[in-house]
Amino acid sequence: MQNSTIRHDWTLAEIEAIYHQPLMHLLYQAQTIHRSQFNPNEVQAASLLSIQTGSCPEDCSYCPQSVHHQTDVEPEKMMDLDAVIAAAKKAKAMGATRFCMGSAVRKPTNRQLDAIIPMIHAVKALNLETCLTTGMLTETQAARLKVAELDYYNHNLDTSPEYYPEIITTRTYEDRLDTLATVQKAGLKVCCGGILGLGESLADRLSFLQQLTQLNPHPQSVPINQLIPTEGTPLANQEAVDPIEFVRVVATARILMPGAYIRLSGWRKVLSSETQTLCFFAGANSIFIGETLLTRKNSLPEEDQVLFNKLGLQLEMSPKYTEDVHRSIPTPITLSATTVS
Ligand code: DTB
Ligand code: SF4
Repeated sequence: MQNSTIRHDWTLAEIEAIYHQPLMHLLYQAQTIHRSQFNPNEVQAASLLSIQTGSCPEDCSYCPQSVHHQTDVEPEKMMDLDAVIAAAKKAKAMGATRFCMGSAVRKPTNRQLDAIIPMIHAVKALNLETCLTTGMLTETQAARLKVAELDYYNHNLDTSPEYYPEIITTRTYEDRLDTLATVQKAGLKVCCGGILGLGESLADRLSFLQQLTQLNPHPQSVPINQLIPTEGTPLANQEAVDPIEFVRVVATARILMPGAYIRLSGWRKVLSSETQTLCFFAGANSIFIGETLLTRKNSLPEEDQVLFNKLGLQLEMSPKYTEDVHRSIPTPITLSATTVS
């Protein structure tokens, strides 16, 4: 097998060709690349905590925390440090190695960051990786987070640039890319993914994946969410994503971004055990564990345990430190229907 390198110049035609292969070819390719970079029997576990909930001025159509939608979410002010530490200890006891804190704002004030930074210190002191999501950042704020030794900043692109204005009107795709650039420039690792099931087309999904590959370095962490249709939001009645389409997106993401942790994120609980299994084979290697995500329910820990036992999968004990330099990436042999007898 030849070796290839990490690429940031994938064309849509190339991405389409990868996505549309017969599924067995696609899975084989994705798994081949996956095992060149990671232990295929290990899955990273992250845990989420909403440290400040609701009343967000942004109008993201999928989000229960937007002030523009009437949902069951009760706004809550910033959590106390002690409560955050207690949640992080619980997550660690369950096997999480990364603790992700979310605060529902368009952009944080410096006072909000003053409250968040001790949380980062405290979570790191438990020997957990830290991730924060709190909207747009200035360069100074990103630099402060770097000094605080935050590991990851989460900022999702959600969907394609073409479809984005259908989903959010209070900010632009450019705003997102600008914050991602600010975060990367500050030297923080990036967690950046999106949501399937917003009503987007296949072309949008592929264009979204292309956008992720254009980030340089690639995001080290890529959450792939399925929409959680929530009453009171404009997307309350969206249908679930076809499971095989979901698996194809995961496999394509793995092929395009060999070194990234790809996380089955929001609404994993609606994926059957079999679909999750295919996703793991396709290169997904991270999940959220614990009963709640930010405001919605997650898969039950005991169900996750049963599935992991059946599959012989284990939670990853310590993170692989991803850089934009990898072990050599095999270029999978091109399989055509006629070469396989
Ligand atoms: C991401 O891509 N998924 C997470 C995290 N980034 C912040 C959130 C998933 C669930 C959100 C729905 C909720 O629980 O309110
Ligand atoms: Fe929800 Fe975040 Fe959008 Fe605010 S910015 S509405 S918290 S997804």
